Amino acid sequence: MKKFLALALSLVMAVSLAACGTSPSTPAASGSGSAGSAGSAAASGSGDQLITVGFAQVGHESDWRTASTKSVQEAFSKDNGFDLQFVDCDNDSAAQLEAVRNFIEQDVDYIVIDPIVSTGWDTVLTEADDAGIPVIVIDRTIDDSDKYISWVGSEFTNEGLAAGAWLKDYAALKGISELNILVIEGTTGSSAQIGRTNGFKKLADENGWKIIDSQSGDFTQEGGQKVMESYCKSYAGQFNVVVCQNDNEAFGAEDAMSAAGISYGVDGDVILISFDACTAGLTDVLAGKINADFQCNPLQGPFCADIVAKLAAGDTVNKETYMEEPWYVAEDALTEITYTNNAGNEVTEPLVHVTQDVVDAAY
Ligand code: GYE
Repeated sequence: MKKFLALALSLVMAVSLAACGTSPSTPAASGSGSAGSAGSAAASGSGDQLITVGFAQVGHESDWRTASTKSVQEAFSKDNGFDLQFVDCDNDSAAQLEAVRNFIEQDVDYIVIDPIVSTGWDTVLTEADDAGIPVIVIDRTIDDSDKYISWVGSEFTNEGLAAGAWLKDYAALKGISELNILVIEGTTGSSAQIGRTNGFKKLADENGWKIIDSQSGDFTQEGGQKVMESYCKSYAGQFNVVVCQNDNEAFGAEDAMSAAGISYGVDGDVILISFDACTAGLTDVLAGKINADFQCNPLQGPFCADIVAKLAAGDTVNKETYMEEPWYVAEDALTEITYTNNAGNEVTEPLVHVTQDVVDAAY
Protein backbone atom coordinates (compact mmCIF):
# COMPACT_ATOMS: atom_id res chain seq x y z
CA MET A 1 0.00 0.00 0.00
CA LYS A 2 2.77 2.41 0.99
CA LYS A 3 4.70 1.68 -2.17
CA PHE A 4 1.56 2.21 -4.21
CA LEU A 5 0.88 5.58 -2.60
CA ALA A 6 4.48 6.65 -3.21
CA LEU A 7 4.09 5.68 -6.87
CA ALA A 8 0.87 7.60 -7.13
CA LEU A 9 2.38 10.68 -5.49
CA SER A 10 5.51 10.64 -7.61
CA LEU A 11 3.30 10.35 -10.68
CA VAL A 12 1.24 13.35 -9.61
CA MET A 13 4.46 15.34 -9.15
CA ALA A 14 5.83 14.23 -12.49
CA VAL A 15 2.59 15.24 -14.16
CA SER A 16 2.58 18.65 -12.49
CA LEU A 17 6.12 19.28 -13.71
CA ALA A 18 5.31 18.14 -17.22
CA ALA A 19 2.23 20.36 -17.31
CA CYS A 20 4.23 23.42 -16.22
CA GLY A 21 6.87 22.81 -18.87
CA THR A 22 4.69 22.78 -21.95
CA SER A 23 2.10 25.49 -21.98
CA PRO A 24 -0.39 24.11 -24.54
CA SER A 25 -0.86 20.97 -22.48
CA THR A 26 -1.71 22.83 -19.31
CA PRO A 27 -5.39 22.43 -18.50
CA ALA A 28 -7.06 25.82 -18.81
CA ALA A 29 -9.73 25.43 -16.22
CA SER A 30 -11.76 22.94 -14.33
CA GLY A 31 -15.40 22.99 -15.12
CA SER A 32 -18.54 22.14 -13.29
CA GLY A 33 -18.69 20.02 -10.23
CA SER A 34 -16.40 17.68 -8.49
CA ALA A 35 -16.56 13.93 -8.70
CA GLY A 36 -16.32 11.78 -5.62
CA SER A 37 -13.48 9.42 -4.86
CA ALA A 38 -13.65 6.20 -6.79
CA GLY A 39 -12.97 3.79 -3.96
CA SER A 40 -10.93 1.91 -6.53
CA ALA A 41 -9.72 -1.64 -6.55
CA ALA A 42 -6.17 -0.33 -7.04
CA ALA A 43 -6.25 1.79 -3.92
CA SER A 44 -6.99 -1.27 -1.84
CA GLY A 45 -4.60 -3.51 -3.72
CA SER A 46 -1.44 -5.00 -2.26
CA GLY A 47 2.04 -3.38 -2.23
CA ASP A 48 3.76 -3.84 -5.55
CA GLN A 49 0.70 -4.23 -7.71
CA LEU A 50 0.53 -2.15 -10.86
CA ILE A 51 -2.74 -0.31 -11.48
CA THR A 52 -4.45 -1.99 -14.43
CA VAL A 53 -6.08 0.42 -16.88
CA GLY A 54 -8.04 -0.53 -19.99
CA PHE A 55 -8.03 2.14 -22.69
CA ALA A 56 -10.56 1.89 -25.53
CA GLN A 57 -9.04 4.24 -28.13
CA VAL A 58 -11.05 5.49 -31.15
CA GLY A 59 -8.65 4.17 -33.82
CA HIS A 60 -5.69 5.44 -35.83
CA GLU A 61 -7.40 7.75 -38.31
CA SER A 62 -5.30 10.90 -37.94
CA ASP A 63 -2.09 12.60 -36.76
CA TRP A 64 -4.10 13.83 -33.79
CA ARG A 65 -4.99 10.24 -32.88
CA THR A 66 -1.38 9.06 -33.15
CA ALA A 67 -0.33 11.82 -30.75
CA SER A 68 -3.17 10.94 -28.39
CA THR A 69 -2.23 7.26 -28.29
CA LYS A 70 1.44 8.10 -27.64
CA SER A 71 0.49 10.53 -24.89
CA VAL A 72 -1.70 7.98 -23.08
CA GLN A 73 0.79 5.11 -23.52
CA GLU A 74 3.65 7.20 -22.13
CA ALA A 75 1.65 8.47 -19.17
CA PHE A 76 0.35 5.01 -18.26
CA SER A 77 3.77 3.32 -18.46
CA LYS A 78 4.95 0.52 -16.17
CA ASP A 79 7.52 2.95 -14.74
CA ASN A 80 4.66 5.19 -13.67
CA GLY A 81 2.98 2.23 -11.94
CA PHE A 82 0.44 1.19 -14.57
CA ASP A 83 -0.35 -1.88 -16.63
CA LEU A 84 -2.12 -0.45 -19.70
CA GLN A 85 -4.35 -2.63 -21.84
CA PHE A 86 -4.64 -0.71 -25.09
CA VAL A 87 -7.35 -1.45 -27.66
CA ASP A 88 -7.48 0.32 -31.04
CA CYS A 89 -11.20 0.20 -31.91
CA ASP A 90 -10.62 1.14 -35.57
CA ASN A 91 -13.49 3.65 -35.58
CA ASP A 92 -16.03 0.87 -34.97
CA SER A 93 -18.54 1.73 -32.21
CA ALA A 94 -19.64 -1.89 -31.70
CA ALA A 95 -16.00 -2.95 -31.28
CA GLN A 96 -15.52 -0.17 -28.76
CA LEU A 97 -18.47 -1.31 -26.64
CA GLU A 98 -17.08 -4.85 -26.78
CA ALA A 99 -13.63 -3.63 -25.72
CA VAL A 100 -15.15 -1.93 -22.67
CA ARG A 101 -17.13 -5.09 -21.81
CA ASN A 102 -13.91 -7.12 -22.05
CA PHE A 103 -12.22 -4.72 -19.64
CA ILE A 104 -15.12 -5.21 -17.22
CA GLU A 105 -14.78 -8.99 -17.57
CA GLN A 106 -11.02 -8.77 -16.93
CA ASP A 107 -11.82 -6.71 -13.84
CA VAL A 108 -9.31 -3.96 -14.64
CA ASP A 109 -8.91 -1.27 -11.97
CA TYR A 110 -9.90 1.64 -14.24
CA ILE A 111 -11.37 2.07 -17.70
CA VAL A 112 -10.46 4.98 -19.97
CA ILE A 113 -12.68 5.62 -23.00
CA ASP A 114 -12.28 8.01 -25.92
CA PRO A 115 -15.83 7.56 -27.24
CA ILE A 116 -16.09 7.28 -31.05
CA VAL A 117 -19.66 8.57 -30.88
CA SER A 118 -21.33 10.48 -28.07
CA THR A 119 -24.39 8.27 -27.55
CA GLY A 120 -25.18 4.62 -26.82
CA TRP A 121 -23.14 4.48 -23.61
CA ASP A 122 -25.52 4.26 -20.67
CA THR A 123 -25.92 0.46 -20.58
CA VAL A 124 -22.23 -0.39 -20.64
CA LEU A 125 -21.36 2.40 -18.21
CA THR A 126 -24.01 1.01 -15.86
CA GLU A 127 -22.32 -2.39 -16.16
CA ALA A 128 -18.94 -0.83 -15.27
CA ASP A 129 -20.55 0.99 -12.37
CA ASP A 130 -22.16 -2.23 -11.12
CA ALA A 131 -18.75 -3.93 -11.32
CA GLY A 132 -17.24 -1.08 -9.27
CA ILE A 133 -14.84 -0.03 -12.03
CA PRO A 134 -14.41 3.73 -12.34
CA VAL A 135 -14.55 5.11 -15.88
CA ILE A 136 -12.61 8.15 -17.08
CA VAL A 137 -13.53 9.71 -20.44
CA ILE A 138 -10.98 11.58 -22.54
CA ASP A 139 -11.21 13.77 -25.64
CA ARG A 140 -14.71 13.25 -27.10
CA THR A 141 -17.69 13.41 -24.77
CA ILE A 142 -20.38 10.95 -23.73
CA ASP A 143 -23.69 12.77 -23.88
CA ASP A 144 -26.25 10.15 -22.86
CA SER A 145 -24.84 9.00 -19.55
CA ASP A 146 -23.22 10.58 -16.50
CA LYS A 147 -21.91 7.28 -15.11
CA TYR A 148 -18.28 8.25 -15.45
CA ILE A 149 -16.03 9.86 -12.87
CA SER A 150 -14.21 12.48 -14.86
CA TRP A 151 -13.63 13.82 -18.39
CA VAL A 152 -10.65 15.66 -19.88
CA GLY A 153 -10.80 17.12 -23.38
CA SER A 154 -11.69 20.06 -25.58
CA GLU A 155 -14.58 22.49 -26.08
CA PHE A 156 -15.38 21.55 -29.67
CA THR A 157 -18.20 24.07 -30.08
CA ASN A 158 -15.80 26.88 -29.17
CA GLU A 159 -13.40 25.62 -31.84
CA GLY A 160 -16.16 25.98 -34.44
CA LEU A 161 -17.26 29.37 -33.09
CA ALA A 162 -13.66 30.63 -33.16
CA ALA A 163 -13.23 29.45 -36.76
CA GLY A 164 -16.38 31.37 -37.72
CA ALA A 165 -15.29 34.49 -35.82
CA TRP A 166 -11.90 34.43 -37.57
CA LEU A 167 -13.52 33.95 -41.01
CA LYS A 168 -15.83 36.91 -40.40
CA ASP A 169 -12.92 39.26 -39.59
CA TYR A 170 -10.68 37.84 -42.32
CA ALA A 171 -13.34 38.24 -45.02
CA ALA A 172 -13.93 41.84 -43.88
CA LEU A 173 -10.17 42.53 -43.98
CA LYS A 174 -9.89 41.15 -47.52
CA GLY A 175 -13.07 42.84 -48.73
CA ILE A 176 -14.80 39.53 -49.50
CA SER A 177 -18.53 40.14 -49.18
CA GLU A 178 -19.96 36.79 -50.23
CA LEU A 179 -18.92 33.52 -48.60
CA ASN A 180 -19.87 30.25 -50.27
CA ILE A 181 -18.71 27.43 -48.08
CA LEU A 182 -18.07 23.71 -48.37
CA VAL A 183 -17.62 21.76 -45.13
CA ILE A 184 -15.89 18.40 -44.75
CA GLU A 185 -17.11 17.09 -41.42
CA GLY A 186 -15.48 14.57 -39.10
CA THR A 187 -16.93 11.22 -38.03
CA THR A 188 -20.70 11.56 -37.88
CA GLY A 189 -22.04 11.45 -34.32
CA SER A 190 -18.68 12.17 -32.67
CA SER A 191 -18.80 15.11 -30.28
CA ALA A 192 -15.88 16.67 -32.22
CA GLN A 193 -17.95 16.67 -35.41
CA ILE A 194 -21.11 17.86 -33.65
CA GLY A 195 -19.40 20.71 -31.78
CA ARG A 196 -17.33 22.01 -34.68
CA THR A 197 -20.33 21.82 -37.04
CA ASN A 198 -22.71 23.61 -34.68
CA GLY A 199 -20.22 26.28 -33.62
CA PHE A 200 -19.29 27.23 -37.18
CA LYS A 201 -22.90 27.04 -38.39
CA LYS A 202 -23.97 29.54 -35.74
CA LEU A 203 -21.62 32.17 -37.22
CA ALA A 204 -22.64 31.22 -40.78
CA ASP A 205 -26.32 31.69 -39.92
CA GLU A 206 -25.71 34.98 -38.11
CA ASN A 207 -23.73 36.41 -41.02
CA GLY A 208 -25.81 35.07 -43.91
CA TRP A 209 -23.04 32.89 -45.35
CA LYS A 210 -24.06 30.08 -47.65
CA ILE A 211 -23.04 26.56 -46.63
CA ILE A 212 -23.35 24.85 -50.02
CA ASP A 213 -22.72 21.32 -48.76
CA SER A 214 -21.48 19.53 -45.64
CA GLN A 215 -20.41 15.86 -45.83
CA SER A 216 -18.34 13.55 -43.65
CA GLY A 217 -14.73 12.72 -44.52
CA ASP A 218 -14.50 10.57 -41.37
CA PHE A 219 -11.45 12.50 -40.08
CA THR A 220 -9.15 10.76 -42.60
CA GLN A 221 -6.99 12.09 -45.44
CA GLU A 222 -8.57 9.61 -47.84
CA GLY A 223 -12.06 10.65 -46.74
CA GLY A 224 -11.23 14.34 -47.11
CA GLN A 225 -9.84 13.77 -50.58
CA LYS A 226 -12.88 11.77 -51.75
CA VAL A 227 -15.38 14.34 -50.51
CA MET A 228 -13.37 17.21 -52.01
CA GLU A 229 -13.06 15.42 -55.36
CA SER A 230 -16.82 15.12 -55.53
CA TYR A 231 -17.25 18.77 -54.39
CA CYS A 232 -14.85 19.90 -57.14
CA LYS A 233 -16.98 18.10 -59.73
CA SER A 234 -20.32 19.33 -58.40
CA TYR A 235 -19.48 22.88 -57.33
CA ALA A 236 -16.55 24.05 -59.48
CA GLY A 237 -16.43 27.86 -59.53
CA GLN A 238 -19.15 28.15 -56.88
CA PHE A 239 -17.18 28.14 -53.61
CA ASN A 240 -14.55 30.32 -51.96
CA VAL A 241 -14.19 28.66 -48.52
CA VAL A 242 -13.47 25.05 -47.53
CA VAL A 243 -13.72 24.06 -43.87
CA CYS A 244 -12.10 20.73 -42.97
CA GLN A 245 -12.81 19.45 -39.48
CA ASN A 246 -9.28 18.09 -39.09
CA ASP A 247 -5.83 18.48 -40.64
CA ASN A 248 -5.80 15.08 -42.35
CA GLU A 249 -9.01 15.90 -44.20
CA ALA A 250 -7.39 19.22 -45.19
CA PHE A 251 -4.40 17.39 -46.69
CA GLY A 252 -6.80 15.28 -48.78
CA ALA A 253 -8.79 18.38 -49.78
CA GLU A 254 -5.58 20.14 -50.85
CA ASP A 255 -4.67 17.21 -53.12
CA ALA A 256 -8.15 17.16 -54.65
CA MET A 257 -8.19 20.92 -55.26
CA SER A 258 -4.67 20.86 -56.75
CA ALA A 259 -5.70 18.04 -59.10
CA ALA A 260 -8.77 20.04 -60.14
CA GLY A 261 -6.67 23.17 -60.76
CA ILE A 262 -8.27 25.12 -57.90
CA SER A 263 -5.93 27.38 -55.90
CA TYR A 264 -6.28 27.69 -52.13
CA GLY A 265 -4.62 29.26 -49.11
CA VAL A 266 -3.09 32.70 -48.68
CA ASP A 267 -2.53 33.37 -52.38
CA GLY A 268 -5.38 31.23 -53.68
CA ASP A 269 -9.03 31.57 -54.62
CA VAL A 270 -10.27 29.39 -51.76
CA ILE A 271 -9.83 30.08 -48.04
CA LEU A 272 -8.88 26.80 -46.31
CA ILE A 273 -9.73 26.36 -42.63
CA SER A 274 -8.69 23.37 -40.53
CA PHE A 275 -8.75 22.02 -36.98
CA ASP A 276 -6.19 20.11 -34.84
CA ALA A 277 -2.98 22.10 -35.60
CA CYS A 278 -0.69 19.07 -35.59
CA THR A 279 2.88 19.51 -36.88
CA ALA A 280 1.98 18.70 -40.49
CA GLY A 281 -1.06 21.00 -40.31
CA LEU A 282 0.98 23.93 -38.99
CA THR A 283 3.63 23.22 -41.65
CA ASP A 284 0.89 23.85 -44.22
CA VAL A 285 -0.15 27.03 -42.40
CA LEU A 286 3.46 28.23 -42.53
CA ALA A 287 3.54 27.43 -46.25
CA GLY A 288 0.33 29.45 -46.72
CA LYS A 289 -1.69 26.43 -47.88
CA ILE A 290 -4.01 26.47 -44.87
CA ASN A 291 -5.20 29.95 -43.84
CA ALA A 292 -6.16 29.18 -40.24
CA ASP A 293 -5.91 26.12 -37.99
CA PHE A 294 -7.81 25.81 -34.71
CA GLN A 295 -5.94 23.66 -32.26
CA CYS A 296 -7.33 20.64 -30.51
CA ASN A 297 -4.76 19.44 -27.98
CA PRO A 298 -4.27 15.64 -27.85
CA LEU A 299 -1.66 15.58 -25.07
CA GLN A 300 -4.21 14.46 -22.50
CA GLY A 301 -2.39 11.35 -21.20
CA PRO A 302 -0.65 12.98 -18.20
CA PHE A 303 -3.89 14.65 -17.10
CA CYS A 304 -5.75 11.36 -17.35
CA ALA A 305 -3.03 9.50 -15.42
CA ASP A 306 -3.12 12.25 -12.81
CA ILE A 307 -6.86 11.71 -12.40
CA VAL A 308 -6.39 7.93 -11.98
CA ALA A 309 -3.54 8.46 -9.48
CA LYS A 310 -5.69 10.86 -7.46
CA LEU A 311 -8.62 8.44 -7.44
CA ALA A 312 -6.31 5.60 -6.39
CA ALA A 313 -5.02 7.75 -3.56
CA GLY A 314 -8.60 8.38 -2.43
CA ASP A 315 -8.65 12.03 -3.53
CA THR A 316 -11.53 13.75 -5.28
CA VAL A 317 -11.16 14.89 -8.87
CA ASN A 318 -12.88 17.44 -11.08
CA LYS A 319 -15.74 16.18 -13.19
CA GLU A 320 -14.44 18.15 -16.21
CA THR A 321 -11.01 19.41 -17.32
CA TYR A 322 -10.61 21.51 -20.45
CA MET A 323 -7.38 21.63 -22.45
CA GLU A 324 -5.89 24.99 -23.39
CA GLU A 325 -5.93 25.51 -27.18
CA PRO A 326 -4.50 28.33 -29.28
CA TRP A 327 -5.76 29.45 -32.70
CA TYR A 328 -3.16 29.64 -35.50
CA VAL A 329 -3.10 31.81 -38.64
CA ALA A 330 -0.89 32.15 -41.72
CA GLU A 331 -0.97 35.96 -41.93
CA ASP A 332 -0.23 38.43 -39.15
CA ALA A 333 -2.80 41.08 -40.14
CA LEU A 334 -5.33 39.93 -37.53
CA THR A 335 -4.03 39.43 -34.02
CA GLU A 336 -7.16 38.51 -32.07
CA ILE A 337 -10.81 37.53 -32.37
CA THR A 338 -13.80 38.37 -30.23
CA TYR A 339 -16.82 36.08 -30.07
CA THR A 340 -19.48 34.76 -27.76
CA ASN A 341 -18.34 31.35 -26.56
CA ASN A 342 -20.44 28.28 -25.87
CA ALA A 343 -20.86 29.33 -22.23
CA GLY A 344 -22.43 32.61 -23.44
CA ASN A 345 -19.44 34.79 -22.50
CA GLU A 346 -17.91 37.33 -24.86
CA VAL A 347 -14.22 36.47 -25.10
CA THR A 348 -11.25 38.02 -26.90
CA GLU A 349 -8.56 35.50 -27.78
CA PRO A 350 -5.18 35.88 -29.51
CA LEU A 351 -4.38 34.53 -32.97
CA VAL A 352 -0.93 32.99 -33.15
CA HIS A 353 0.95 33.85 -36.34
CA VAL A 354 2.74 30.65 -37.42
CA THR A 355 6.53 30.77 -37.71
CA GLN A 356 9.06 27.92 -37.94
CA ASP A 357 9.44 28.05 -34.14
CA VAL A 358 5.71 27.50 -33.73
CA VAL A 359 5.84 24.49 -36.08
CA ASP A 360 8.85 23.09 -34.20
CA ALA A 361 6.97 23.29 -30.90
CA ALA A 362 3.84 21.53 -32.25
CA TYR A 363 2.73 17.97 -31.40
O1 GYE B 1 -9.81 16.35 -34.30
C1 GYE B 1 -9.36 14.24 -35.29
C2 GYE B 1 -9.42 12.87 -34.71
O2 GYE B 1 -11.57 13.49 -31.37
C3 GYE B 1 -10.66 15.65 -31.29
O3 GYE B 1 -10.46 12.94 -33.78
C4 GYE B 1 -10.58 14.30 -31.86
C5 GYE B 1 -10.61 14.26 -33.37
C6 GYE B 1 -9.50 15.03 -34.04
O4 GYE B 1 -9.53 11.91 -35.63
O5 GYE B 1 -8.17 14.47 -35.98
